[in-house]
Amino acid sequence: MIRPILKHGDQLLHERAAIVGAITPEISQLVDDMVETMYAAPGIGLAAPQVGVALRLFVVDVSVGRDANQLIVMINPEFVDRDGMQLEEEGCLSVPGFNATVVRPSRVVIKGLDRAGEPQQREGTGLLARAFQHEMDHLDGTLFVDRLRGIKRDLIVRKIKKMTRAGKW
Ligand code: GNR
Ligand code: NI
Repeated sequence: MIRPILKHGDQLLHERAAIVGAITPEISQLVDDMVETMYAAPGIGLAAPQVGVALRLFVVDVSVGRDANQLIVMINPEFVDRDGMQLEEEGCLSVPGFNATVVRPSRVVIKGLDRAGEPQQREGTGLLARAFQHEMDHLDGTLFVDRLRGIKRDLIVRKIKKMTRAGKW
């Protein structure tokens, strides 16, 4: 089932998510729904808080479903390593219509559990590294706009507030 995606301003997106205690049938259903919602959007990643569930899990597929091998489900993820630097355009399904250049490490290693509850470790470079970090940020209540400096961030936030007032957000 496709779940609605929350947008910037919804309090749940701005809060730290909790550890997943056990992979219950509800969590398995959530994972299935997140994958379906990500592909339908379409997006290269989706974190549980974006569908209104304040838990530490995300899905990523930089092929957006073109290559089944590229789907990654990460439960209770943690950074193992981060290095380098990349400057690229970034967007977010919870901040539709906006994008901005965000500085990120160019390589990350993340460990966590897969959808079966087995430990896994994944390395990402380039876009995959960016997606991992973007989703990790969601689990801590951080959106890409929060990583922008002063005026650029203020401009986006002001436009969102204006659209919210107009009932267009
Ligand atoms: O679909 C998405 N594209 C994207 C592009 C550059 C950097 C990060 C992303 S993640 C985003 C989907 C999303 O909002 N995930 O939380
Ligand atoms: Ni996002």
